[in-house]
Amino acid sequence: KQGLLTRKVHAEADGKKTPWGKRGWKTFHTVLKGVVLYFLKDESRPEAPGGEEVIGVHHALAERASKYNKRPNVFCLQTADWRIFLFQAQNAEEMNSWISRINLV
Ligand code: I3P
Repeated sequence: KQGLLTRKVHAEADGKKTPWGKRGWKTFHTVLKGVVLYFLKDESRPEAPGGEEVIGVHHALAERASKYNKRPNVFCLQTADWRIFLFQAQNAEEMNSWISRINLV
């Protein structure tokens, strides 16, 4: 699966709150391949992931961020090492599709 996602890093590994200055939202062309989410700045090279980082989603949990009301269509991803990300999808259907695909990994 792939598409545009806007990402905010809410907590670092072990659940520590991400420091001020690193909590902003950034949009990436995002690809879920196997157990890995790739964040690409250049959509034209989806087979050569050159994003600034990847997130492993094995044993991760995705769910709608029902308490986050500042933006619509936001879901929360908690990784196995207790990092927490918020992702804004382009619409509700895309949000639900990402959630179910991530949770199937
Ligand atoms: C963050 C940025 C985020 C904001 C976050 C700020 O600043 O303004 O948009 O989250 O608030 O810390 P910076 O880019 O300097 O890291 P929201 O959009 O969710 O308000 P937060 O610290 O309350 O999460």
